Amino acid sequence: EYGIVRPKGYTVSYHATPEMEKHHFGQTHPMKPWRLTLTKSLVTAYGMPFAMDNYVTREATYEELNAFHSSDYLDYLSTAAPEDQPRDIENPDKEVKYNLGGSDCPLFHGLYNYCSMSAGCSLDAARKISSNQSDIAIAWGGGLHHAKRYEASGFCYINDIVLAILQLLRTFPRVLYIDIDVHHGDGVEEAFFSTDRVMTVSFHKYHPETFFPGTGALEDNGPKSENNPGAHHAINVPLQDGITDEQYEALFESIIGTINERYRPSAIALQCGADSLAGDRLGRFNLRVQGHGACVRYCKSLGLPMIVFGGGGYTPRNVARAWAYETSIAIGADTRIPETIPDHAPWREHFIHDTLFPTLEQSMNEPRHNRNSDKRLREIVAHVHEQLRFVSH
Ligand code: ZL4
Ligand code: CA
Ligand code: ZN
Repeated sequence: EYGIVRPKGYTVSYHATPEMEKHHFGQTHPMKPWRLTLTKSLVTAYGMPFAMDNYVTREATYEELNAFHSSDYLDYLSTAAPEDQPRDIENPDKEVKYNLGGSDCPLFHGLYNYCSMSAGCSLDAARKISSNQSDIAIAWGGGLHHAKRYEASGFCYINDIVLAILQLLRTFPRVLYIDIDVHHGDGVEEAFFSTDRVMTVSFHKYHPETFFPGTGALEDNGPKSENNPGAHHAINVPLQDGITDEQYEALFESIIGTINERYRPSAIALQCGADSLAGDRLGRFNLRVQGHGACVRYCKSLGLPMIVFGGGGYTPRNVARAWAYETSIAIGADTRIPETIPDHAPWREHFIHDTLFPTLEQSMNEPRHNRNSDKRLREIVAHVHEQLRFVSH
């Protein structure tokens, strides 16, 4: 309908399951798995499935999850029921095991299935990349970067990204992990802290006292000992409220471009958390859908096999816009899809403004004050370039 055809010379796969989207963290919890349904409906309304290999994903097995997570944690995660939720009033002293059951990581009905579907989606994507059957694999149901080996954290229970990267490491010597979620990708950084086979780069809002998780300072670049292969292989780009598309794109291209030259990754794992968009319920940046998508376009231009994951994103209509636009970038149809959201899109009424690219004014009542000076951003780039002098492959 919009002339969307399969890209010539490469394959894009889309990994999802409608089952995942039916789960609820709770009435007022910011994480809404339903945003995946909204994304898929927009992707479909634009006719994009014709240009991709579409896979209905499965649940990851216990053994697959066990490749990163401890058995103790998985056993509790698979058996804990919503009734095990500590209740503040009735049970003030009840301990929260593995950080499960608090307000960030509630125990909800079907939790274990939800987690294993998210991991299954990312693992399927990784296998398509490893086996060279896809050049870009899309896993919007993954991207849960805070989960630890033995602990849930920040809405994340199973670290599907770590599992997918472990799969990539079976075939690729070096993987570059890039994280544009507004939060620090602490779980992935920690998992690959002591190896030079994965370089992690996170762009995030950094304000330790007030913004989760409080880690990811500019100076945190992995182990301090030069004898540890992981030294200099963690890159952190701490940012403040209100960063704009222009600043973010320049920063992103300078940093990722230099990393690509120095580190020479053989594959890319890109976490596309959409909470870095303007008007996000939890985020604080002024990025538009175009600026967020420019990061995906730049990574694609490097010509490496790539998995793109979802992640955060708490204003569902904007999450759907960004991930649909980024799907169109993956298949090379971004210049062909109309900016106006198709009339026949289901849930059309959710897109208050009928454009794929709302202005800052349409995204929020008042755009945030930009607290990132160009001088500070230049210092950040200089520091990162300095780190990369120690890296060569
Ligand atoms: C909520 O309204 O900063 C959870 C979480 C539940 C429903 C009603 C309960 C009200 C905002 C957040 C009490 C909520 C108190 N409900 C939450 C230190 C905190 C302790 C928990 O995008 N309170 C913790 C986690 C972050 C904290 C961000 C981002 C994930 C990702 C990848 C994770 N946790 C303070 C907050 C609400 C809630 C409203 C909330 N939680 C906002 N920020 C956090 O990087 C997917
Ligand atoms: Ca990030
Ligand atoms: Zn986030």
